[in-house]
Amino acid sequence: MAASGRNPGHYTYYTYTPPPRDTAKYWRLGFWVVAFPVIVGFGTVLQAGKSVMAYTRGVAAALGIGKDAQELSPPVPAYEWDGRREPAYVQYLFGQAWRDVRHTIAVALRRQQESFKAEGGRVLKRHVHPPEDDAADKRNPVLGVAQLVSIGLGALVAGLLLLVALAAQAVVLGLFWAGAIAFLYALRLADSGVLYVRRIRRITCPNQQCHERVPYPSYKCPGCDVLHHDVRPGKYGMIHRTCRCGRHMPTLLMLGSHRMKAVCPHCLKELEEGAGRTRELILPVFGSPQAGKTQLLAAVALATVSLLDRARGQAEPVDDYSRTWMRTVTDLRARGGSVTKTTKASQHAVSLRLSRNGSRVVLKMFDAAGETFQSAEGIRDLVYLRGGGTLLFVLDPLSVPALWKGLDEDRRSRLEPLRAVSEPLKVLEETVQTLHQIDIDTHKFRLAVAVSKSDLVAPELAAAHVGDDRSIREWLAGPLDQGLLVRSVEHEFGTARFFLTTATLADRTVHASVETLATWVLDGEGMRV
Ligand SMILES: Nc1nc2c(ncn2[C@@H]2O[C@H](COP(=O)(O)OP(=O)(O)OP(=O)(O)O)[C@@H](O)[C@H]2O)c(=O)[nH]1
Ligand SMILES: [Mg+2]
Ligand SMILES: [Zn+2]
Ligand SMILES: [Zn+2]
Repeated sequence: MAASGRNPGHYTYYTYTPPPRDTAKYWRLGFWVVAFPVIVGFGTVLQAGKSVMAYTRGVAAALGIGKDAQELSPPVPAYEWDGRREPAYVQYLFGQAWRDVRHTIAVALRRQQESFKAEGGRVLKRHVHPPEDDAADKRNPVLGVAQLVSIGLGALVAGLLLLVALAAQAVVLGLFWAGAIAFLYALRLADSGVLYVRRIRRITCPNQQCHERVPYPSYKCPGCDVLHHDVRPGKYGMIHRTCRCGRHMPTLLMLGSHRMKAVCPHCLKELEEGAGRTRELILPVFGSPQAGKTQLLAAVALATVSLLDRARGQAEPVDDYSRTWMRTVTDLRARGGSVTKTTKASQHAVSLRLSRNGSRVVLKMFDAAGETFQSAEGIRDLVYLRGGGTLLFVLDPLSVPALWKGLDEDRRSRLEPLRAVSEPLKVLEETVQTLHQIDIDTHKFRLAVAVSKSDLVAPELAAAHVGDDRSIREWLAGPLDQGLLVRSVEHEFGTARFFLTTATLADRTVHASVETLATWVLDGEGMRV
């Protein structure tokens, strides 16, 4: 209430007018109090929706869908088997699926973050600090704060939703994965079951310097010839795998893997055609040099072919080596020749696939030079002996001193070049002892003792009435003074049988004695002819 200073005594009165009451302000306050949570509520839902959408677009992009796809390409397979990785694509569930999940999350989160920043920036610009020269200032701090709160809450809600979604994704994937593992083992079990029922145990590598017994072949890709170490169901595929060249390969014998080129995982050389599909009959031979081993094996092979022929079965060589060998032997017979001395080098097996009445077996014959059996080291190197089977001991009667001494001068000089070098007992002892040393139970072998060259000692055999197993044992233990040998055979081997054999290749048919031996050998693996 101020008086005018210019005119004292004269008072001018002003009436007091209180400032007008700003009721609108309270209305506004009231409005915001009610509107704020509503805006925040709607905003949160909206932002959460946007967040989820941004995430979904991220997922799509990560999976290669949409115009800005960021698909993760599968890792390139190893160039070749490196002792750990196969040259094949890893099956989706065993690698790519998990990488995809991680990649999807990363891309989607990035998208969500970007959208979060963009939204926040937009609100700040509009309501909190607009650019200086903004003509239309639509600033509304309350609205701005409400929107920022909704963005924050929206992200939180979206985050929770996504956590649930992720957990669900992981569970589904995990279930698939567990299912795949179960399927994998079921497949392997079924395959092993089939092999077990067919009594297929191991594959004896026929290649020189190897002869290792392997449980399953490695295979070469039919497309690019690259080696796959283990094609069985696993991380590279359940029923087939994809080679780095793109070619599909079956994973199991029962799915047709035997049609691919089988390779020995040990020496990486080729195995016989259809390896691992048929039971094996391993027939290793031993005896002193010149005893008649190679010639007897040739005769056994020819006898086997004719026995199966007569029984309406089949006998066929299963690899190039065996095919060539059979041709040579057949030629020898046609020309009436005899085999050459076996070299000391490790020999390739001769394999014949025999089939008759639905029963099948691969006969694998392993020859070695007689010198091999004169030392423990030589015998130890014959890896195929570790597998059991039927052993063929070739005993040259001419090398038995008692018999040799009884021959007249004339026969001795005639037979001298054909006579085996060392005494049979020595070879038998050396072989049995070495097998024991390397912890091989000789009882798991069947033993066939072939008293070879029976045509050359026919007079002696006739005089002593020698023919069957029992009479051969008696003849050897009695007049031939080989009691130790006979007893050793009976003591060391579960099943043993003695045969007289004439393995001359001059005749058009194999001698009946060799057919008797072959029949007994084949019977050991259930191949009745
Ligand atoms: N008459 C006759 N000669 C045989 C018989 N078996 C083998 N021979 C001969 O005996 C000699 C030796 O035969 P091989 O089969 O080469 O003897 P091996 O035991 O393989 O000898 P190495 O390879 O040195 O270990 C050859 O001249 C054969 O022709 C047979 O049953 N009758
Ligand atoms: Mg030989
Ligand atoms: Zn390939
Ligand atoms: Zn091998």
